[in-house]
Amino acid sequence: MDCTSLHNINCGLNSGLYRIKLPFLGHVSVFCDMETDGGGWTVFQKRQDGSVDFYRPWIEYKNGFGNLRSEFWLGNEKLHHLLSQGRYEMRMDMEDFDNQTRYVKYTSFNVGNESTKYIVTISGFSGNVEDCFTSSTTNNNMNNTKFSTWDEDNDSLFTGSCAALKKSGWWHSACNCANPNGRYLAGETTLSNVGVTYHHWRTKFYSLKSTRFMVRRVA
Ligand SMILES: [Ca+2]
Repeated sequence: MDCTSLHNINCGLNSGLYRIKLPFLGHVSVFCDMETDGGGWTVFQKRQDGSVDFYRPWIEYKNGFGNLRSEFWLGNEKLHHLLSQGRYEMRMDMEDFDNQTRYVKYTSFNVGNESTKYIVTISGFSGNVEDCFTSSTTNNNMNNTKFSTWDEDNDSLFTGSCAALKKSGWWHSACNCANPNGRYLAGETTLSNVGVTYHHWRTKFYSLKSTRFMVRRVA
């Protein structure tokens, strides 16, 4: 089903690539994090060195891209079918170029199918940095937002295209409080919220060294 079931079968497994079987899609390869916070996490986004371009159209965010051994987006279709198997929590880990780390975690995370434009529902924050995804700041709250890419603008709160402006496919509202699929600008930048940003930590003028998003089944 996912990395959670692999971990439940054998809690001694290492982090790495595994094959899982998803409803409708069959066997797919995924990267499992078997160490962080008890392990059993299926990773759906990873940035670490700028080796992969994340400014891509709808079809590529739908199907996934990149390299599971380095940087990748698992794909909205796979993410939707993965999450349809139960109730999932979500965790995001990040690191800056001073080797500091922060994380945020949500007790509930789900993504709709393509006809909903992969609408995300997210709630139940905890972590060691201020919440950027469900804080009540109206224009930045990611809960109940649709996915947008430069060729498919679904950010109804913004008259232009956040995806085109911020150079990323994401659940943009107007536009965001974090831009994890932005350009890999590697540290301080004069570009506002175009890099791999998390505003409540290193501001919108700092592009992080690494990010990792992952989900774990809780029921
Ligand atoms: Ca718009």
